[in-house]
This record gives sequence, structure tokens and C-alpha cells, in this order.
Amino acid sequence: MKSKQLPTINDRYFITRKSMVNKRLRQLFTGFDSDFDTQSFDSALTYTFMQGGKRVRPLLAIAVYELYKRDLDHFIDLACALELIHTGSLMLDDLPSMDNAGYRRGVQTSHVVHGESITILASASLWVYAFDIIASIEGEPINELVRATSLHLGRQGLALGQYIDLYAEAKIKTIAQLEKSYELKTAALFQLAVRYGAYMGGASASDIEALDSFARHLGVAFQIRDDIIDATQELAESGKDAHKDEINNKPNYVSLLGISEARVQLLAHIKSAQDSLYLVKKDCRFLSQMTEQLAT
Ligand code: GRG
Repeated sequence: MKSKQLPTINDRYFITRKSMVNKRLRQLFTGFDSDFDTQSFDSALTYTFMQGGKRVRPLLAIAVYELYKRDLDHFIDLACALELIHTGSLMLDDLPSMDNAGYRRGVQTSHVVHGESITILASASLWVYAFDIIASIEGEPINELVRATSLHLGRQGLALGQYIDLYAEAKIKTIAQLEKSYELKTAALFQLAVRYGAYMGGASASDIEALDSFARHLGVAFQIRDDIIDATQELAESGKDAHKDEINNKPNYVSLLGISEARVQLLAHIKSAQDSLYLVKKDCRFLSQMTEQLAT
């Protein structure tokens, strides 16, 4: 069983770049050795990202980078770092103490296969590896990259979003609060992705501001779309447990507004994302295409 792919990624531009990301991801995990038998740890490190995934965050970062520069070889590791961060967060999110999910990307979740302790160690190792990748980049804005990564992942970003999400039933009563939580738990990584592309590409401050707004709206739209998928698609179609939010009594756009109004909100964020792109002083057609496909 394979999870449904975003139609965006069928575009030739994204297909070629997605295979570059996948190839490099495999290479990044060769050559580790140890005096001990580390088979289950090594398996947990690569298991979840090797099952597929749409690679939306690396592709977003690449499409931004290529607004400014063409030497993708110089950027590909950083794009992969985003996938390591994202995959590590999914592994943690699926744990029994968090979302308690049995399936992800069409296969059993990491903790079901490897156990909880190894999965926690592996996900933390993926995040640390991302920082190692940043540190290995030569002659580039490493300070900005490290700072942006820490800000978007930690107490003011993804981790805070996850905390609010875990206790959402008590903490989220309004759509404004829900939107804010989506900015943290989902859009923060989209915003980090565009910052990687923009910093490495040497974007102007005004382009960075517009791209940040674009990524925030795109990320919120993406999470609303995820809510709609959760409510309407079964495991065989989405590759992950269905109706999780309903089972966990978690408020989302569908439970608070119903499917058709959730869809209206999705389209509003898509439009705001597109409007932000008009402010970027480059030809943003691939970013625009990616955004457009989210509306389908
Ligand atoms: C990194 C410090 C630190 C903490 C992590 C566990 C956690 C805190 C955050 C998890 C947040 C989370 C799971 C948000 C959901 C985001 C989302 C919509 C995931 C699905 O993304 P897709 O559709 O999945 O891109 P694929 O499988 O295609 O990659």
C-alpha cells in the first residue's frame, strides 16, 4: 500500500528534483560503522523516510533556492536535512504517548516495528544529523541557518505546536486559536524550508518577507487539507490511520466548521499564499503550481 501523492509532484520539474532528494537521502546514511551490533538502531534511522513521503518540504526549499541560483548540488543536502527533521517529527508524533498511530506512509509506524525507545533515539538522531549537515556547508550563512532551524523547531515552533496539539481539546476553542496552532505545528517547517532556500540563494529582505508569508499560508492550507484527508480517506487511500482526530477527540477545521467550510478556508489560505508570491521579485511559477495543486 502506498500513500496518495500530491498531484503537484507529478510535474516534471518536481519529479526530477524529488528523485535527486531520494538518491541523496540514501547516500547520507551509508558509511556508518560501530563496534556494536546496531542493526535495529540503523534500521529505525532510515525506515520511515525510506517508505516514501511526498518530500514537500525539500521540494519547497529547492523551488525557492532555484529562484536565485542554479547549482542545486550545493543545496541538496540542506533540502534533505528538512526531510530528516520532518520524518523525525512524524516518528515522534506517531508514538503511543502522542498520536498513537499504527500506520504512516503505507506501512506500520516506527515504534510498532522497532519499539518506542529506539524510535525516540532515532528521531532525535535525525534532528541532530540535520544540524551536522548545516554545519558542513562551507562559506554560507551557517549562523542564520542554525538560528532559523532552532527557532522553527523548538519552544517557539514545532515543539510548541505539538504541545498545543496534544492538549488541543482543552486549549483550542476558536478558529483563530486553531489557525495559530497550525502555523506552529505545520507551517513552521514550511517557513523554515523557504528560509533555507532564500538564505542560501541570497534573497533580498523583502523577498524573504513575502516568501515567509507565502509559506505560512501554504502550511496552514496544507494542514487543513490534512484534516480533510483525515476525515474523508481510509487507510488504503491515505497510507495512514484514518479518522485520528475524531478518535482522539481533537478539534480541527472539519470538526469545528464542517467539510465544506473547511474547504472554503483552505482555498482562502491558498489565495493568500498566491498573493504573497506576487510580491516576490522573481518568476515563482513552480511555487505557484505547487500551491495551486493543494487546492485540488
Ligand atoms: C523537532 C523539537 C522537535 C519536536 C517535534 C512531534 C513534533 C515535535 C511535531 C509533530 C508535528 C506534526 C506531526 C505535524 C503534522 C504535519 C503534517 C501535515 C504531516 C504530514 O505531512 P506530509 O503530508 O507527509 O507531507 P509525508 O508522509 O508525505 O511526508
